[in-house]
Amino acid sequence: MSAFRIHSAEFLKCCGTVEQFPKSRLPEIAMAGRSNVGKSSAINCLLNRKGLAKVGKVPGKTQTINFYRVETNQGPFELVDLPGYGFAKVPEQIQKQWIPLIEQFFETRTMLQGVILLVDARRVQAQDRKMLQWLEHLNIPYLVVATKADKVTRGKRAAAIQELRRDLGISIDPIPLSAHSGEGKNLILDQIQSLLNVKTSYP
Ligand SMILES: Nc1nc2c(ncn2[C@@H]2O[C@H](COP(=O)(O)OP(=O)(O)O)[C@@H](O)[C@H]2O)c(=O)[nH]1
Ligand SMILES: [Mg+2]
Repeated sequence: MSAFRIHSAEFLKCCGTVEQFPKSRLPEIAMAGRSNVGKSSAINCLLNRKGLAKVGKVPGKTQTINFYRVETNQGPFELVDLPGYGFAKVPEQIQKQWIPLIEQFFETRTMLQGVILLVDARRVQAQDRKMLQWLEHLNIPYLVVATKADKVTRGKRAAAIQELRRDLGISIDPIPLSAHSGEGKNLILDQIQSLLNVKTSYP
């Protein structure tokens, strides 16, 4: 059992521009990853809330950042759902909004304690490596989570994790998560707790 316990969670705000961002009052953890990688499912799984983040939603007319407020046994924090990247069906105009919006997020969130980078347990793509390099360049603490772990059979699990690690060029094993079975959930919550406790002053 994880010592870090989620009490409740609520949707705070959906923001399409930097002006709409809420004030940076609480420590924040952001979730990044490709569209369809399982970000919304991971949020619902980690927060024990089935319908809090909309699953399988095709990106709309605008790219938005969703803020959630989470109460825990160790105080409140904000979990932030960043817009997914690499969605082929999104018009170029909207894809172009992605970089400036994320850039502004990283530039202005003084309470950001870390980013959870979600990658598909079965494959890493060039854009995932770019995102990781961006986080490293900005010196933002991060954690890599391998989603849809249930799609990799048990026997192939260790090899898949090693391959992700090699493809991403990271020294720590990504944590496998199945939002469907809950596998990996407590490990990730422990890591979130650590990120929150380090008290990073960023940027
Ligand atoms: N098998 C499996 N499917 C998943 C998992 N997490 C998400 N999915 C599916 O992947 C699709 C995209 O999920 P979603 O959470 O909306 O991804 P997002 O675009 O990154 O927010 C949906 O059809 C989910 O049901 C998982 O852990 N296992
Ligand atoms: Mg989503």
